[in-house]
Parts: sequence; C-alpha cells; structure tokens
Amino acid sequence: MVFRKLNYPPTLEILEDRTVPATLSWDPNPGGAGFYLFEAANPVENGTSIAWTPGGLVSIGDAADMFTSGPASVPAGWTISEDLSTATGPLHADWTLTSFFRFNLRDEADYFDGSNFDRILDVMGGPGNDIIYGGTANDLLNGGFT
Ligand SMILES: [Ca+2]
Repeated sequence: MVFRKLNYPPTLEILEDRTVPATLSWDPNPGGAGFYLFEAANPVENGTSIAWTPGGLVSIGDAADMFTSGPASVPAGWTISEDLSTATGPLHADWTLTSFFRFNLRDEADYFDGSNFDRILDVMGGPGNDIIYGGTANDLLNGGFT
C-alpha cells in the first residue's frame, strides 16, 4: 500500500440548510375530489391553523413552519405574507363539495387548529404528541403513528 502526502490542507465544507420549507399545492386527484395538500417541514413543531378571511379567502398560517416565497410553494392565485408565516388564497376553480384540505404535519409534537373552518379537513399528525382540533365539516383527523 502506498500513502501519498496531500498537496492541500483538508477543509470543512459548510453545506446548505436541509430544512425543507412547508409547501401548499393543489392535487386534481383524477377520479376523485381534488384537494389542497399542506406538507410540513421536518423536524418542526407546527402550530398550524386554517380559517376564512373577512374577504372570503382561505388563510393557512404556521409561524413555526415558514413557507418559502415564490410560485413553487403555493398554488396559483395564492399569496404568502411578508413574514412567510401565512398563505392566503381562494378555493380552487375545480373545488367540489367533497374537496378537502389535507395537512401532513409530519414529525414532532404539532398543534393544529381548524375549529374556525367549515370545509372538510384531513389532518395527519404524524409521529409526536400532536393536538388536533377539527372544524364543523366531516373531518378526518389522524393523531399520528410512528
Ligand atoms: Ca407530529
């Protein structure tokens, strides 16, 4: 075995932050009801809420799980607040009575409040000691699994 001396000093390369911000997207779900999908980042203790704005738009807030700004993180027609904590927009043009909002909160002890919302919620808490409040519609709430 031959060992060679390095011609350069070893260095440590700092990699970019691997935390993926939250995203919101519309899934047309061919053959079924279309739905919005909120995907939380890992590992984040979410404090997520959904409600109507006085102007009739849907507002999804999460101070812990920031949205990135830009067209890739929210559907067309939606906007993100300046502090990146809230996404606001209309129901999709293809929204039906059986359409819903799906939230994947993923790991950690998350908090979700949908108590001021009247459309179907499908909330998956994921691992962690989650607290989930549904709204007035026929929601599907899943406290989590490991
Ligand atoms: Ca969780």
